[in-house]
Amino acid sequence: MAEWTECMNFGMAIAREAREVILEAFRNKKDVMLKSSLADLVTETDQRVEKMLISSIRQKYPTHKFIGEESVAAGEKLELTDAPTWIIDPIDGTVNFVHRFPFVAISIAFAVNKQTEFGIVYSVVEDKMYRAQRGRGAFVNDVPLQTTGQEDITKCLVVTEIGAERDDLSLCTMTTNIMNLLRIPIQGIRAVGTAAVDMVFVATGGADAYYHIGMHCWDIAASAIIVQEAGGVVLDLDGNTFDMMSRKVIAASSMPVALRIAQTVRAFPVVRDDEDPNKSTASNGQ
Ligand code: LIP
Repeated sequence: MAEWTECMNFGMAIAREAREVILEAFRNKKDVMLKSSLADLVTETDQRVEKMLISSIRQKYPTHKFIGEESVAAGEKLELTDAPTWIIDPIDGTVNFVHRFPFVAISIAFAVNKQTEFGIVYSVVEDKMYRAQRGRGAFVNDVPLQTTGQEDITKCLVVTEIGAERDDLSLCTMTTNIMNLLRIPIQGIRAVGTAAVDMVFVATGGADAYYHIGMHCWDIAASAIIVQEAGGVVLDLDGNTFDMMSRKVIAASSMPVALRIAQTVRAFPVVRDDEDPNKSTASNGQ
């Protein structure tokens, strides 16, 4: 819809403005606060950038809703309704940001009737603007993106993440997954430290697949549509339909590769993004 194109262009413009704030802070020492674990970090810049983005969007589109990583961390309810909703991660890769490891991204997805209409992933240090609008292809800095189309798992370079979990079950599951994929064998495994950028590597053809357990909807909602529009496949970790709230995902250059990863990897228990963590028991995935 042309209306959503205008929203997407606006999203890219405000992401470019936010880049200056992130880059300035990137070069300097930061005050770091903890969230769910000793490896789940937040800085004043994450909070500031999210506020900047949301207040700019709210001014232009006062009826739109938001799901923002730092707003949810501050206690706001995470709810995806049918209303036009912006799903925002102001700095994806906060651990990278704190350490000055040069992969940090602003991730912005936009959903209407719970369907993603566009996604923007701005890798700010590299100055690479990835974007895709439903049915209109995927691009990086206006250059079209295409996945490799690779169907043979033994020829694949696979990206994943070791997230913020540090309990034995999660660590054991993540390392066993890596071991089982390497045993197939795949050609290599990589982790960049930002789910959004990891996943767009599949769209660029730089990687053939990506899987992750434990990330949140704001980390991958934008990248998912970018991968799909570049010709890739996005599934839940068990091989079923992609569900951005499940905190489990596979993105791949082809269905055979996605399904082979689904057969090989297992999930550790996670609480869905749309569930109240105080009421639910974490799902075991598969
Ligand atoms: C982080 C991701 C990282 C992943 C973590 C976390 P943040 O997001 O992008 O790659 O492993 O689970 O979700 O906290 O930097 O926005």
